[in-house]
Amino acid sequence: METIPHWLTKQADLAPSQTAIELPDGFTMTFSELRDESQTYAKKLAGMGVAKGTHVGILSTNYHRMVIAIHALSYLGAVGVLLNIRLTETELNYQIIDAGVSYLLAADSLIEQVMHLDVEKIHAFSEINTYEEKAVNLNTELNLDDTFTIIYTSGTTGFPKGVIHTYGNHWWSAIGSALNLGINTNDKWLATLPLFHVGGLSILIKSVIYGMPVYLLDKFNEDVIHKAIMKSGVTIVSVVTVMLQRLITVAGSTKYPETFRCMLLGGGPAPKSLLEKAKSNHIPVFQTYGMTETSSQIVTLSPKDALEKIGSAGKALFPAQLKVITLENNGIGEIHVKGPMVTKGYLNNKVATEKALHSEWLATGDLGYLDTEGFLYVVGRRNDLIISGGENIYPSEIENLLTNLTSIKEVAVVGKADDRWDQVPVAFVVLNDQKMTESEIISYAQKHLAKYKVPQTIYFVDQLPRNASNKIVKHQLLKLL
Ligand code: S0N
Ligand code: AMP
Ligand code: MG
Ligand code: MG
Ligand code: MG
Repeated sequence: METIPHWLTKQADLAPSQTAIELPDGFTMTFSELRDESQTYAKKLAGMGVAKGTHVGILSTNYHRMVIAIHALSYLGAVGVLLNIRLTETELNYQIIDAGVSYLLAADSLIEQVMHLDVEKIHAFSEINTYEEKAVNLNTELNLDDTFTIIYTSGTTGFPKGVIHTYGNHWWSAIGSALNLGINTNDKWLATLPLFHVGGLSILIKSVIYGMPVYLLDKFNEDVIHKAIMKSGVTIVSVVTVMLQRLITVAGSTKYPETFRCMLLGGGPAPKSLLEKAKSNHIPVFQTYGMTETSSQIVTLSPKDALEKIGSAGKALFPAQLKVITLENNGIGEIHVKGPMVTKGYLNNKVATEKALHSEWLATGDLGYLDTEGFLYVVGRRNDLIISGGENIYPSEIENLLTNLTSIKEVAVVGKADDRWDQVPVAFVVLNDQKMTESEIISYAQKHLAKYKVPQTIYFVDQLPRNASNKIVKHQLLKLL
């Protein structure tokens, strides 16, 4: 059993008056304030019955109360199940039940929307403040093997899977990143990526381990971010492709200050033209490759290679390993990764875990190749994942839903290129004898699926193209678009 001192308590001891959280409205919180508030919050949660091992759902936009709630769970050894605010009630209930969530904490602004979810105890963040503190022993150490968070990721079968992150996964993720990017004493990392995805969450953990302020944004806004880079001393920002596109438009020919040292770009493919544009605007973009299962970055281009190796996702971080299992002689194959930031598996899902992990190597499902110097280039996926604005969509999830409709004989969903979101889902539908219109199908989908998963267009066809083994040939459908 490997333990480290509780990371927030430790940082509050090392740098009590250092800023931990900064908001665009000028609100700040130091590490000692964050520790005190998180500990108080933990004692109040304990008073309500939250204890070691309790699965607590958290549903919020980025907000300092959410940060406090997350740290509070670590003082109790409770597990945070981070929920995506864009999901519908059906989708949230699936994750809540699958993860055995018994308490749900939600942002005050979202509480009305979540009151009817399948959880016994639902509370707004601020409501907890009104409760009594219970005198419990708070964790002074963190066991690196204990589970800290669970984040769901969409799966090829159409059912999302809960990725388990231990304290050790998060710890090694933060260390691996620091060994690549380095840590500067003036660093301030802007978090506009939602904290309910691992890319956003990892910034919080890095903050506590490095003693670095997080500039926290409740909502992506390119003007606010531009200003934060120009005027508020932000040195690093994590973004997905659509965010970078919007930021570049706002920046125009303005040059960011020298102190701005990293635009960490991940979560999906990046068009070469965008990377070239960033380069000519002197924006220091470092591409990174990672996924929920790797607790964020696992392969990242380092500052010294960023300009030479444009288009590459870089090399495996110091504690990690990477190999490409070539399928064909063109050098392209499935990306496999290994390292202490890689999940031990999916919650209550032995089948999926055994399929993905082979002697600690994670088969990512992504395709790529290594150049002669060992730099990774990601070129696509083995399966038909759609990434829309950094959110993952597996076609099977939409297909399973639509085939529930008796009017629909069969359906195939593909990702259509889109200027705003990079890709959006569209559906090819073969009807039975009964009639159904595009808007009827779309409004049915809207009831059950998050907006970004709802097919933007329904194409009615007489049949779907199939190969000799009767499998639908999706790339032929793509040609019809
Ligand atoms: C891109 C975002 C910010 C767009 O949201 P925005 O602009 O705030 O939209 P809203 O005002 O909320 O809504 C307006 C309309 O747009 C629809 N909509 C919103 N988002 C999408 C979307 N993604 N696709 C399609 N439509 C969308 C709304 O429904 C609304 O519609 P109407 O008007 O009809 O009501 C937002 O989508 C966003 O935050 N995306 C990023 C999500 C993310 O974090 N992805 C990464 C997940 N992966 C990981 O965390 C692992 C990788 C990783 O760790 C990483 C990733 C990046 C950088 C670094 C790392 C790292 O390794 O550290
Ligand atoms: P998620 O499970 O939401 O974290 O999404 C992870 C997926 O995003 C990966 O499996 C890849 O398909 C994709 N992805 C992440 N980083 C990159 C990258 N640098 N280039 C291409 N695709 C990426
Ligand atoms: Mg203050
Ligand atoms: Mg995934
Ligand atoms: Mg993604």
